[in-house]
Amino acid sequence: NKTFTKKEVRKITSVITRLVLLLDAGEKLFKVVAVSFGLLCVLQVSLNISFRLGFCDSGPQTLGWVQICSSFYYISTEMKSWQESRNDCLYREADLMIIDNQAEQRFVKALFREVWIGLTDAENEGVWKWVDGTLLKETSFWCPGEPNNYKNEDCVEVNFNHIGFWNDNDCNQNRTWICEKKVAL
Ligand SMILES: [Ca+2]
Ligand SMILES: [Ca+2]
Ligand SMILES: [Ca+2]
Repeated sequence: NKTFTKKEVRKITSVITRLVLLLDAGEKLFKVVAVSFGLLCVLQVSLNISFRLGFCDSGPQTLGWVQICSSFYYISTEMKSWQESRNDCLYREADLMIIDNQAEQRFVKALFREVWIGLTDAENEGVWKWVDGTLLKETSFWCPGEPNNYKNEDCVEVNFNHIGFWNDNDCNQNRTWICEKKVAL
C-alpha cells in the first residue's frame, strides 16, 4: 500500500478543487444557457402575440388574411350587398364567416364597424341558417328587438347601432364583410 506524501496530497487536493470549480462553472453555464433559452421562448411568444394583436388592431385597413385558432379570416375593405359579399368569399375559396365560438364573436366585435356574416333567413322566414346549411343555435348575440324582419330583412350584420350585437338587415345594403376559411388539417 502506497501512502501519499504531503506534496502529493496537496496536489490531489488542488486538482479536486479545480475540478469542483470547473463543475461549478459548468453548472452556472448550464443555468445561464437554460435561462437564456427560457427568455428566448418568452420573447418569441410575446413577439408572436404583439404581432398578432398589431394585425388585429389595424383591422379595417388590413388586407389579406388573419388567423385565429383553426380558421383564416379575410376582412374586406370594400362594401357590397350580402350576396355579392358572399360571392367574393366563394371566389377566395372561403365563405362568409360563421360565428361558432366566443373568440370569433370577440374578433368581430373588435372591428367596430358593420360587417356581413354568413347568416340568413332568406330561404325560410324566421329560420336562421349559416352558409354551411347548419341552423343557428346561439341566440344571445341578437340586438334587443332583433331580428325584426323590418321590411323583409334576411341578412345578418354585426355591430349595427350596438357594438358586438347582431341585426337582420336588408340584404341589398352595402357593408364590409368577413370571409372565413378553415385551416386545412
Ligand atoms: Ca367559424
Ligand atoms: Ca327575415
Ligand atoms: Ca333588423
